[in-house]
Amino acid sequence: MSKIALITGATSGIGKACADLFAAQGYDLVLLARRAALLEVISSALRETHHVNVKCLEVDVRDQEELAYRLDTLPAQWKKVNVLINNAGLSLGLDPIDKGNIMDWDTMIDTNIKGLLYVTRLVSPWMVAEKTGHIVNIGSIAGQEVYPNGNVYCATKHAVDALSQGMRIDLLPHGIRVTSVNPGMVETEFSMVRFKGDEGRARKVYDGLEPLAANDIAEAIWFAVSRPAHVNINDMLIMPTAQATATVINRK
Ligand code: NDP
Ligand code: 8X3
Repeated sequence: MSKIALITGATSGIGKACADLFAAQGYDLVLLARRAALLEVISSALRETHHVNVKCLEVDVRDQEELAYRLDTLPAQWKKVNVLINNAGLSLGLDPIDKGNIMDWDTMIDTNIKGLLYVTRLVSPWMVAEKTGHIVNIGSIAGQEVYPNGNVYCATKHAVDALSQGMRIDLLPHGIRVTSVNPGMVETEFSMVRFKGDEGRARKVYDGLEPLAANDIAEAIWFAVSRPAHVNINDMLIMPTAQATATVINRK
């Protein structure tokens, strides 16, 4: 029987790259995101290319009730999740604290912290019952440092770091591995989302340097997941070679 990976935020960037890579490794997939049409296109391509089973869950991780319904009603064989990749997340805006948009703050907190918790609360008992599993939380360099105007996004990723540590402690008796993967700049839809479709501003983020690609992160995740069962990679901090810290960047 194939192993199963449940990936949140699978329609773009790091989540989509993980879906590709895990399918290539023979995993069946539960793919979760809000954009239904995109989920269908991605899952059809994966089924065709890799001959794996893929279940799509069009759901917003902020919607605790809908999430619970969709996950609880999965057929029993789909609940044998071996790997949960808590990846869905976003940044909105880059403003000083006194000028921040409160709706954007709520969206980041609700998605990056509460959404990750809701999914984990639903899936981790399945892993506990099986006495095995691996949870990979996508944090960020923003969860290790705070940079100007990063305030709330950085706070959400610091929370993810704390939650990874907490999960590792609480799930230790059940043999469940927990890995925190913390990337620097990765070129995905992330900056377009942060700057609300302002292409000029989004492109400028990656001006004069080679950022990470989503697949670089997927490969690191695969490395952690594919270690022998007695090995847990606690944390990974992965940066473009041209980026030393959140703000120290070597642009040509
Ligand atoms: P993308 O914007 O390319 O992908 C984000 C994914 O999250 C999309 O599939 C989106 O799908 C999904 N998503 C967003 N909100 C929700 C929601 N409420 N419910 C369900 N799914 C949601 O960004 P990345 O791939 O770059 O980001 C993935 C993760 O990596 C995030 O947690 C981000 O914070 C983190 N990260 C990114 C870095 C970067 O530089 N790009 C660096 C460090 C960390 P849909 O819109 O279909 O719902
Ligand atoms: C995304 C990386 O530096 O934009 O988490 O916060 S950064």
